[in-house]
Amino acid sequence: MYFRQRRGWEIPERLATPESVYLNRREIIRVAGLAMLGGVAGSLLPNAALAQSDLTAGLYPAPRNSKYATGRRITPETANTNYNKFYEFGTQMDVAGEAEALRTRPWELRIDGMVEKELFFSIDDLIRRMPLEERLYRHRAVEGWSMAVPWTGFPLASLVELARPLSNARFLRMESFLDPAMASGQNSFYPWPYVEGLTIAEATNELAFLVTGAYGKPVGKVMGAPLRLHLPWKYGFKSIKSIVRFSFVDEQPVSFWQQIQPAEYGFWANVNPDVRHPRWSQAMERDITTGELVPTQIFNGYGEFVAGLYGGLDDEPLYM
Ligand SMILES: Nc1nc2c(c(=O)[nH]1)N[C@H]1C(S)=C(S)[C@@H](COP(=O)(O)O)O[C@H]1N2
Ligand SMILES: [Mo]
Repeated sequence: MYFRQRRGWEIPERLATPESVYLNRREIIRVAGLAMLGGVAGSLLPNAALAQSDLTAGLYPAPRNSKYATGRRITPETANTNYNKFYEFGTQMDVAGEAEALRTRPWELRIDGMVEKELFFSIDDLIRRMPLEERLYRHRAVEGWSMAVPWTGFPLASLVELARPLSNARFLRMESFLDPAMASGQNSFYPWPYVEGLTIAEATNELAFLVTGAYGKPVGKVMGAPLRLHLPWKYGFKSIKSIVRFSFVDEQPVSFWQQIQPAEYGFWANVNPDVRHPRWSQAMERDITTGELVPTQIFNGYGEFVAGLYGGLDDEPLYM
């Protein structure tokens, strides 16, 4: 299922939006941003910028990067899509039906804050620029469940490189869409939009992965289409879904969950089986498919890649 090579010529040009919509000022700015991205054929820019449908579906499946093995059975797609967290569409675990209301095209992205120049571009322009690969990652939620997922995407480090942050930027703040008319859950009292943050060192760690696909095709809506993060060494809530904005800042961003429950969901939030959540043990995790209980590993088993990021932070609540 995963061995097919990416075929660049398969990009379905027939899906391109006709050039019938004239460019307004906002779009001109966005296209100027795209020119800065470089490497994308100029004639494609207006089409992609205004696309109503996914122009990148032909890029999947992408070649697998075999460096990242899970040692776990891959969670079947149907099990995954029946067990998710996506509060924009409700607080229950089966939100796939509700999440179908998510419109993923057109999807505009913005990079701002402490950068050389703000950038505006469409999701398809970003995906076309990045070499996609598949990675198998373990995914461990603070609530004690886990799965193993074949994600497709590109390293967050590549986006940071594109963004050209200023040298005094210390954190990356990420924000999900805000559209209460589309997302029923955004009419609740939660502090929308969903926000997460990382240090620049975390964001540029090779494991930090921006997900555009899963199971060999564009990522499903309930999994956070069209662009979500996956940080396999941290609890699931750090892996923000349906991102629209990346901001480089010098102060630690306050995340969605920190605003709601600061004592339970710290900024660092690294997986550590020895530190209890205030309300339950973190020693074990339950595979969502088999129900099997397995011991949780420090940094979810990714310590060789990330342990070095947390030296000298002994006084921080690293493992909440
Ligand atoms: N925008 C947004 N991102 C989000 C969430 C959310 O409610 N909204 N939930 C988080 C939580 S708590 C978890 S455990 C993971 C779940 O990802 P999954 O549904 O792909 O397993 O998404 C995280 N990212
Ligand atoms: Mo979670």
